[in-house]
Amino acid sequence: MIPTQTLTRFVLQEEHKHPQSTGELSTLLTSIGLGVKIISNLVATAGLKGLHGYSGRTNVQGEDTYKLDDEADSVLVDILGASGHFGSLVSEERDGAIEAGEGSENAKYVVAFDPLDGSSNIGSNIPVGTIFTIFRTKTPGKASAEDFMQPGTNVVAAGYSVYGSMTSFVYSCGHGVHGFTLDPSIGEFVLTEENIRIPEQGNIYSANEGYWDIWDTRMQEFMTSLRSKNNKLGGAYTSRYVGSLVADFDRTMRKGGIFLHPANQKRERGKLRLLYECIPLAFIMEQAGGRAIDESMNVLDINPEGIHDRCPFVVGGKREIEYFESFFG
Ligand code: P6P
Repeated sequence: MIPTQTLTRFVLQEEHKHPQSTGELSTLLTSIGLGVKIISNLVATAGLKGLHGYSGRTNVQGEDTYKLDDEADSVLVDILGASGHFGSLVSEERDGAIEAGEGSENAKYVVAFDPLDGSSNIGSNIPVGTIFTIFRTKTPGKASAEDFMQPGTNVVAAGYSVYGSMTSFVYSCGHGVHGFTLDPSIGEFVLTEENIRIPEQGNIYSANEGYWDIWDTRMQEFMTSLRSKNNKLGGAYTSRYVGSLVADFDRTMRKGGIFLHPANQKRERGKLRLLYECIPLAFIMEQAGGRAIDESMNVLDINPEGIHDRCPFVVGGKREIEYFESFFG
């Protein structure tokens, strides 16, 4: 069967059709798609190549990095570098922004990414993924970390991949959320869902309840209510928590419900990173008809102050987010 629509053809058809389009965004998106295909293969064969385990390096977050974190980071930096269409890159694995080489002084876009989210789960064959955000540069000329200091309302495109039972690629350029599945027989991402929408209300909550004792009491009250058959959502929710953001987010968007990684007494600004985890997933979720807040304001309205800022993250269907806000109002 000849695939009706591949990522490359879809992006060119959807994003390159605008009169002022130069093709740079399309090239960036398809370059990220190529990087994801390569990372997918790395993840699938890591166990055979001895790529599981720690790299011996700690990242700017002070966390031990895995060999695959570094491999995935290098793939994206090399491929985006070769695209010639980015002004600067921010990676979870790198302390500072990576400036583009010669000839990219007038690039229109900057890209932030988490090259391999959830990598601590790799050895247990739990889904992991890549998350990215694309902004326009704020001013013409050589881009820098300053070009990332923009609210998520300025996002041009964002997306994520999940390396699981299949490799999926989900992205949006502000015209709906579209899902692709990697067909290994042809090495192409094939369009499998157009305009993905989150159910208005679901029945799944997703949070690490190991933090219960150090959560805000309002968070404890909300979670207690979610587990009660007498709550205002029509009954008790069930719990699902993978511990891999892309997997928990993807399930929440497709099945409905709410994912929460809020602040706690040890992490007042939460654990997840604003620029390359919360902003791209908040953009996707709003495009899918849901919402994403940091407990009090829309994630997309937050102005980053640093490229590795963290952010409390509560994301899901409108009904669940409104109910959450009734505890934090
Ligand atoms: P916790 C993985 O390390 C990660 O960054 C996300 O993928 C995941 O959602 C979160 O941390 C899990 O955090 O605190 O539940 O271990």
